[in-house]
Amino acid sequence: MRSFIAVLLLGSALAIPAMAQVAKPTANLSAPVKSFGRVSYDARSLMIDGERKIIWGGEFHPFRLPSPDLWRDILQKMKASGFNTVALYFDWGYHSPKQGVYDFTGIRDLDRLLTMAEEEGLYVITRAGPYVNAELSRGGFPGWLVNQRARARTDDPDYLKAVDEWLDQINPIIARHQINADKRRKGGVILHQIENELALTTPAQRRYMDHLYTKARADGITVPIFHNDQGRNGYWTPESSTVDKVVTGPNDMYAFDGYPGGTCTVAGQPTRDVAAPDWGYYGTGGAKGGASASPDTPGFAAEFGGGWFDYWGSNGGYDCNAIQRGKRFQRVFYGTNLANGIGIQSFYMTYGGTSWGWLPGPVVFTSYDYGAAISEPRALREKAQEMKQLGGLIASVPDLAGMTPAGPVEITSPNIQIYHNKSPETDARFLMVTHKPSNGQTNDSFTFTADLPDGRYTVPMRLNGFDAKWLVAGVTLGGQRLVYSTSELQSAQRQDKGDLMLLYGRAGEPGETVLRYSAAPTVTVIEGEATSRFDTAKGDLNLSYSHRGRAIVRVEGGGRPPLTVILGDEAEAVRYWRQGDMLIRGPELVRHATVKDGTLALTGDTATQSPLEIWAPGAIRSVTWNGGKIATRATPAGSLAATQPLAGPAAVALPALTDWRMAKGSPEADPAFDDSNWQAIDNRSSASITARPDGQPNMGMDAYGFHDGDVWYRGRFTGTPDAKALSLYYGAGGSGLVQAWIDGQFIGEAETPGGLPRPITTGTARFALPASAQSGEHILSIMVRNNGHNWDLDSDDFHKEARGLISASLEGGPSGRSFTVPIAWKIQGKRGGEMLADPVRGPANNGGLYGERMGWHLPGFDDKRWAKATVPATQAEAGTSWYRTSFDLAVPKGQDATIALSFGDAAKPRSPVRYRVLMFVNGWNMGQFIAHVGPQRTFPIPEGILNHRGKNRVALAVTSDGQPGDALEAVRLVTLHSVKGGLPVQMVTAPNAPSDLKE
Ligand code: IPT
Repeated sequence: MRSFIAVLLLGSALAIPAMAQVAKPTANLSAPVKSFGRVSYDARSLMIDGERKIIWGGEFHPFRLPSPDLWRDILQKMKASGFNTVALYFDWGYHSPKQGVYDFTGIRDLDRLLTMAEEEGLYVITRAGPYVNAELSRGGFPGWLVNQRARARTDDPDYLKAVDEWLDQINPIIARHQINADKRRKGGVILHQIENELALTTPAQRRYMDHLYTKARADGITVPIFHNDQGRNGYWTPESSTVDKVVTGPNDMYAFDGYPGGTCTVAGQPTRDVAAPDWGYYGTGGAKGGASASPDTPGFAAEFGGGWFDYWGSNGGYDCNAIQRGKRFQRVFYGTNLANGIGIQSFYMTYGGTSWGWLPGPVVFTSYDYGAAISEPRALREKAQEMKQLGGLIASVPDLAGMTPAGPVEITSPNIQIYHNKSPETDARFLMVTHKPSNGQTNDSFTFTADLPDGRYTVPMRLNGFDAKWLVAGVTLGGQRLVYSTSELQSAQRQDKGDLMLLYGRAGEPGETVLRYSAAPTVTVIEGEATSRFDTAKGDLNLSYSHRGRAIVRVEGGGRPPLTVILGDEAEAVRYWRQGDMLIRGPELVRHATVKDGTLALTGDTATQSPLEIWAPGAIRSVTWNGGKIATRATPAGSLAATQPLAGPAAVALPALTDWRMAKGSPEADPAFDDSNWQAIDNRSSASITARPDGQPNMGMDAYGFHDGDVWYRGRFTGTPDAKALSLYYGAGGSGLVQAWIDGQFIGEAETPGGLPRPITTGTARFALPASAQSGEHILSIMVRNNGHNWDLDSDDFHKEARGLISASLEGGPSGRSFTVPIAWKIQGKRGGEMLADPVRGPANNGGLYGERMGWHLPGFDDKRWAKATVPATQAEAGTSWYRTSFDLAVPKGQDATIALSFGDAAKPRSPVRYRVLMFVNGWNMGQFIAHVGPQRTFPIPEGILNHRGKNRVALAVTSDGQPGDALEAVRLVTLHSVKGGLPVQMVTAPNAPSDLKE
């Protein structure tokens, strides 16, 4: 001990004294409380039933997980990982294939989702568009809106009429699920967002915002309403705001989004070149950079980086994104936010999921994993464990809500800063210890000296590398008084008449926890090592220890109820799950802990054989795990330990994919193909922002009712001596494709580039024509793959950029100039166009490939007349070929797994060969693999789409240029996540056979 103090003294003698963060609060701390039913706020925090709350939220998109039973899995994982709130975007286009047509059933049943959130005790933030962005095609606008001339996101009456259709549907669903709808409700909607990142702030936008606000209120939404500002610009701050007005709106609260913290470099390595911004109490400047962009309302980050999306052609950035905005980043950045008074934070994404079918916007590929806390295959990443620790602190210390700056503390190292806040009500303290600047990565030993509620203390600390520590001091926890601790608190719970605390620190670092007593208590070290010292003058019990595995200390007497302190290193502490007044150690996940008639029923997952240890109130007489009885014994540590470990999952046996059958899928290229029922390209008007050359008809696919996926054109012309080449101008999104044939002969393909910084979404292609084109009658066949409509982030109608062909001309002649010959075009896209043939799978499932129009993608399609085929294939014809097979799965009952389809060499982001695949699993379009672009080659298929206990059918639409080797590589099933546990999942029912499709 003496040498430890000597080191500290030496440290302080050498170090230059530094100051803590000094606050420059411009928040209007005397702003009145505003109430909206059970929800209210002042400048310091949100309140539920008058109680201040930190809102600790995570973003989840139901449309990116088309298996409703698994929504609950995500919600339970979030709740167990310490989130108290889920933020939900809704995708207007997902529910509306055609103007006036809406669907809220099956995978679109938002009523069911919101009920689940309530049942799981989560608060909900609804973000219902109309525009959401979210890397969705059209930013969530429906396909049909692309045909509307009215400028979107303005008060144009046509646009408002369209918007009201959606709001008429969605607002009442949200209204029913508000926390205000029932005073006993434990979860439900607490905040509602009416527009997203509307950065154009003209009077037309203001009137639009007014309209959205009034409409939400008229539709029964009673909770506070906000807009999400694209960065902390001060756009759409509440009208009532007293100072720092930049652009005001009708909104009750101001919220913004932020994605600071650097990027993953090209090499896939996280960068730490940005410090956490002070976007609140500790900031400087005016409204734009200032301490509060909205002084009367509480700090609110409606989106804060919980990862980042990935691009076509990258080297695969999700693992890097998971680290970049992962463990440590969360502590440093989310902690800086919290210290700055941003008590409402939601992390985008917390579960990213899958942009299946034609959901993705041009900037992203199928996986929307996002490097989020919960991975696309639904596994908890390491960063989820850190979130559990931070969320556990927030749940254990209600005093953290509504804190204000408490003044500087003295620090012996210039490399360190400490944000020091206090609760005006209880004087409890939050000390956020981080580097100065916060992205510093030095290893530092230092002390800080502060006037804390229980006295002036000099506290020894360490901070090694990029990190932060969230300390609390002077806080009453149940029957105990925590003077301070250099360990972080993960949980404090009342159990019967005693208290239980879980504190943790970095492995090998010393820790010290000081508790206050009126007389010397009895201290028993039950497990591990810790020493104690009692200071009679102050009444301080000082526990000192090293964080290594775990130590358990029991403190009795001293004028307080008995206390059990669990002291762990991080690896130990992340094994604990806080469920109500219970603490459970061991399994991969504890979903629920409910007590009925003396039986504690636990549900959860194990990834391996796991111990189980429970701290629970004494009334528990028996324990079950996932319904099975567990024998336990009482331990000296006051816990119940299972006498046998919980079993882990059995291996999931996956069949090889064999018995393939194949059919050619581009009959449209054949001159003899019958296109008599196709629509003729005519001179119908266009709402597109894309100008087309004079004299060309409107060929854009949207005007003909085809908004997503592939579209075919057939054009007849009379040859001329100048017809040397065909020139096409087309719109195809990111990594889109055009393929062309003349008289059945393939003349080439072209692609739009994906990638950074933005994909190029339209292109021109020039294909040489054979000499035969110089006379006689000819037929052109063109296929365009639309990889998504643009976003409308800048409210410039960019989502109306044309898709499909924009113009076509022939080139040649003496000067090689291009010229227009009359070409009589016809167009065919998705079967039924806006009148969906398959409303269950919905607007994003299908485009207009021949096989899709015929229902070849459906499980019940009879392929027995197709030719047998071998996969990997060595040769493909130009155009699309369909491959089908079936396989049986027998995932053991009571096991949860995520099984994926994987193409080619899993170790490489790109194949050396060129081709692309649309993969249909049991009829569902679960994504697109582009072999030569990448990076994604493994595609998770959620259970419910995949039948884990029965037959499955896969149909692959493989599109190739027909060059040697440009053909389907090996296809296999792989397991990405496997646990014992999980939730029961029903298959999503959908049309089975072509005869089930609507005409
Ligand atoms: C912000 C959007 O609000 C959200 O919808 C999503 O697109 C997210 O970014 C990125 O994944 S846009 C902001 C970063 C300019």
